[in-house]
Amino acid sequence: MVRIFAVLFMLSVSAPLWSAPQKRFIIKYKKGVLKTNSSKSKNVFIKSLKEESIEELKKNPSIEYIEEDTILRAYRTPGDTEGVIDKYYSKQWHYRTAPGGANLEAAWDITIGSSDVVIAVLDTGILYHVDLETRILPGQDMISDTFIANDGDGRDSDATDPGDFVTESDRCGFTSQSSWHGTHVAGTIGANTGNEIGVAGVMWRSKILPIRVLGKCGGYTSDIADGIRWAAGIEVDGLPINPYPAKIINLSLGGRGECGRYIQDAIDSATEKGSLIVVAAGNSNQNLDEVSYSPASCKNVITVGAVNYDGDRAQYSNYGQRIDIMAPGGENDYRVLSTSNTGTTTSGDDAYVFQMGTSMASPHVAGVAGLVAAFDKTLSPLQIKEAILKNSRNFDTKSNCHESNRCGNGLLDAYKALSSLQLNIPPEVDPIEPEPETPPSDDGHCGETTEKTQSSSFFLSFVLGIVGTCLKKR
Ligand SMILES: [Ca+2]
Ligand SMILES: [Ca+2]
Ligand SMILES: [Ca+2]
Repeated sequence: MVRIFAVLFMLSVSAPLWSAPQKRFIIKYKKGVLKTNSSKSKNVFIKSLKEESIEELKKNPSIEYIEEDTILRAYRTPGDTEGVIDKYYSKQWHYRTAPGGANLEAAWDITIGSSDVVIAVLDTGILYHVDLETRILPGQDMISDTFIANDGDGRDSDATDPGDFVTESDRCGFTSQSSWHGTHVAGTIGANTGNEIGVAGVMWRSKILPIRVLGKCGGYTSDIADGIRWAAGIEVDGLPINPYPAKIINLSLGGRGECGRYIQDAIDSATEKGSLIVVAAGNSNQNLDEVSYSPASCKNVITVGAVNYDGDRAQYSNYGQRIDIMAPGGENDYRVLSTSNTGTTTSGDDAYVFQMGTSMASPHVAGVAGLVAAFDKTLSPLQIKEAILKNSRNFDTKSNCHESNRCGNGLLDAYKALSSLQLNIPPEVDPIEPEPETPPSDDGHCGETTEKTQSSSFFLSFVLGIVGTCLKKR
């Protein structure tokens, strides 16, 4: 009897007590009910609580609201990173005049961006990459939970991506290799262009502010909301004010559920402060008019769905009237090529990887918003949004986007958005950037890549975002 007990005790000590992220709640107290010397200036507490105590707390008249601090994830689709290719601009159909392309070449004759426009990427963090050199600002690691963070501590000032690989023992409900999702999204927005290396970015001159909010299993809504505030230059408890407030904030992430009050409040405050928030619609092939996703269903954001090369809605993309605009997210043999890494757990070498998802569509819109902001620095977030939405392109007559209420206003068209502004500019004002360099020519090809089909609808419904297909080790 004694021996059995000892074995059990040993087991309970050696096995991890808990690894998956805990259920947390955001508790917002009414103004004035907390003592002024409270450590929390915004009357908000984040706590792990049992469901039973929630009902009791809801009866407390001092509490304005209490909501679950849900876990959101990168909008990537599962896939492999096998196969080796050369990477080059000609593979970036998504920037050009393909039926589903963003029409950037003509837009780059108007502006290639400006180094004083900052775009925040709220994602898995960032890796050093030669094609992002000089573009990355000191950001912030906003992940408060050390298990999710995977870098040994909570919030810190180093937004380096330590990897978000997930094993069975992590008990996230799925397993995956490290995605380097934030590095891919950042490359679409602003990879070094015209440097004869790797890929082009939508903006050739922008600065990218990496804010790490996603790690193992995803990221808590409260960290993402605080990341939005910090990106915009708003005070966040315990952190210095961001010295590089972002004009544009990209969120290639989300999860099923209503837009919570805490994150909506962050979005509204950031908008008021002058930031435009661009969010991915999600990859679950759901109608957003019937099913809510956060932050895709939040107010004061641009919600971006994904099209493929042909300008058809990608099969995975969420849809509905709630979508503001469609942008290239890729599908099948035509995916979005951007900066990445060879590492499957911790980081390895620089790489260029094809991925697909609304996660890839959103940074195209964020980048074009950055071009618009660079062209006319006086525009408000709403004016930038209008310039992009009102000048979206009609879908091709053959596009499945003509099915009722599938794809929002139209397709992202960088040239239309910028040329509409150009017409309004008085002749004496010359905001046009220096002549762009010629993008790198291409003699590469996507060789015998093997692609695993996406077989798991379970996985698709929970994780939305990337498929890496071709990978080039530098
Ligand atoms: Ca940390
Ligand atoms: Ca860190
Ligand atoms: Ca490049």
